[in-house]
Amino acid sequence: MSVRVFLGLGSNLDNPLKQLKRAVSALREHSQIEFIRVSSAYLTKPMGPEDQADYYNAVVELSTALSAEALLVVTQSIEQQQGRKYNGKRWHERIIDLDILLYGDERIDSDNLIVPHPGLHERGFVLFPLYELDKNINIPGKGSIDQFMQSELTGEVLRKLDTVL
Ligand code: PH2
Ligand code: MG
Ligand code: MG
Repeated sequence: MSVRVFLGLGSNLDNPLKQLKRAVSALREHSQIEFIRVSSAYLTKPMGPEDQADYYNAVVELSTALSAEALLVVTQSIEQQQGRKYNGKRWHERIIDLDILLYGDERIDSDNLIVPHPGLHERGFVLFPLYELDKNINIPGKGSIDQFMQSELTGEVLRKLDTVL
């Protein structure tokens, strides 16, 4: 059984567009992932500490038979391959971040994974690219994406880019 999944991608270090492209390629090439499509890239204002560079964000839609936990291992290994380091600070700058936003219509709350992603419905940098891919998304436990597009959002979108990821 394959599940439709949306992943959020973000970077604000070391040539962010290149980092997003690398992550997209790794997902395209993965044998257990059927890559469906990728949104535009968006230039966004940092949510969290303001003494960091603007972010580049995008959302990928895929289909996979991997469990959510197994997919998390894949996303973490892509982060590692691209040299991500943790400095212990919350919302710190990063080379690449891959977050599981939605995993079918499942709600997951385990020690290392919460789905839907807890911040998803209040972050412009996630909602805009997600909405671009599918305007009818239902966020399990929250409701339709439409209602959140109207509300006050953090991580404001500055610009939608023409770059193809
Ligand atoms: N990710 C964060 C913290 N702040 N801000 C923007 N604009 N985009 C992000 O992807 C982002 C952020 C932690 O995951
Ligand atoms: Mg993350
Ligand atoms: Mg994140």
